[in-house]
Amino acid sequence: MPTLRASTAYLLGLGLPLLLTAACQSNSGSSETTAAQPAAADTAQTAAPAAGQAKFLSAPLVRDIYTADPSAHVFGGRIYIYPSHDIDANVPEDDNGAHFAMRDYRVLSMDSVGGKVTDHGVALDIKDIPWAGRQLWAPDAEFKNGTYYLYFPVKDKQDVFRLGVATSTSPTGPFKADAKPIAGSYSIDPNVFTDSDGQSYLYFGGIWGGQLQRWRSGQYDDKVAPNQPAGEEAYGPRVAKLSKDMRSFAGPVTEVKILDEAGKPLLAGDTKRRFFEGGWLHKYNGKYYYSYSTGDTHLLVYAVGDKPTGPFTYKGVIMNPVQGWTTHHSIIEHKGKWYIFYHDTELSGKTHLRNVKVTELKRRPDGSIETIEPMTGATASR
Ligand code: FUB
Repeated sequence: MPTLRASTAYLLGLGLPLLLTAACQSNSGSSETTAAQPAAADTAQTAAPAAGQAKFLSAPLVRDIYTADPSAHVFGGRIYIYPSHDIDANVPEDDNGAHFAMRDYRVLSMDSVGGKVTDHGVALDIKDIPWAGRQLWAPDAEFKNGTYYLYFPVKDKQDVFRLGVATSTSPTGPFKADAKPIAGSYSIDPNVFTDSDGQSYLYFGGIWGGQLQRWRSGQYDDKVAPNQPAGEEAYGPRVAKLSKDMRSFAGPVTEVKILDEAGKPLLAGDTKRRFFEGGWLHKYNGKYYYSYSTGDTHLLVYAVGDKPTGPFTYKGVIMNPVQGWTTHHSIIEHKGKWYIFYHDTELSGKTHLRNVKVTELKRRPDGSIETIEPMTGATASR
């Protein structure tokens, strides 16, 4: 999560004086549909930057609410997106990301990329999660056993991030949350991946405001500093097998190892490559691709391995920095093409009011991923 210093510097020094649309100031409302803008559109005129300053690769998928952290899945041939629902809760910004004070989830869907986007309304509200305290962050979803499972991070009443699960008979909810968090879960950004043998895995974790470092000893300890000494092995994301009913861990939580080209674990000082948050696992040609955000260096990068639990070897950058501090993504295949869903702050210019987008993900013949430049112009560099 952004530090106050970093995000303020960005907003003062580089951020665009973007205009809020009146519609975007409303954060509630019933289900409605919105026409998706075609990917690769130049949306400069709707974002209201000064002429010639910035061009965005893709357009926001919805414009009447703020959305972030898009976890996309194909269920029954249709694309469903499970994003965070950003709101302006008037919570002062701090180093732990308190200003990301989201309170519900809404599901978006579309027949195909470029088609009409449907907003299905509130799928789960924080008030209906018995153990929740505050901050409903990036979710993910899976379909199994005839049930849709929504995985979510939220701080419990002791202000410790835990992961919860909620179920529905519909991909769009409403979802009913289990009475307690998943036993043994912690930190943020759950991502579920089901392998071809039917085994599902839950990946999770995020440093700094995501609290992963506080579990360094195996116990929660809020005295652990967010930043590690540069020469230490960087904290890795976590993974655990999910039980058949998808509501608990079926084995131990293990640390995912991300290695450099020499087979050595990435170090904490290697901030352009080490894991920060927002992990996503997908499989391509029998290889496992683990991608994630580098946080304070604002990159989406990927590493490749032979097993779902790793180790993974760092391979490169998927996406250069977007406008905004956070960057978060998901990757799916639909109708023979691969897509990356991501977010930026085109609509608001504010760190915590983001909008989800999609663009095509292209690979070279050897399976490596081409780097995407999400914007060009004055604000593309930091
Ligand atoms: O949306 C809140 C947090 O911001 C997510 O959990 C992180 O991945 C970052 O996108």
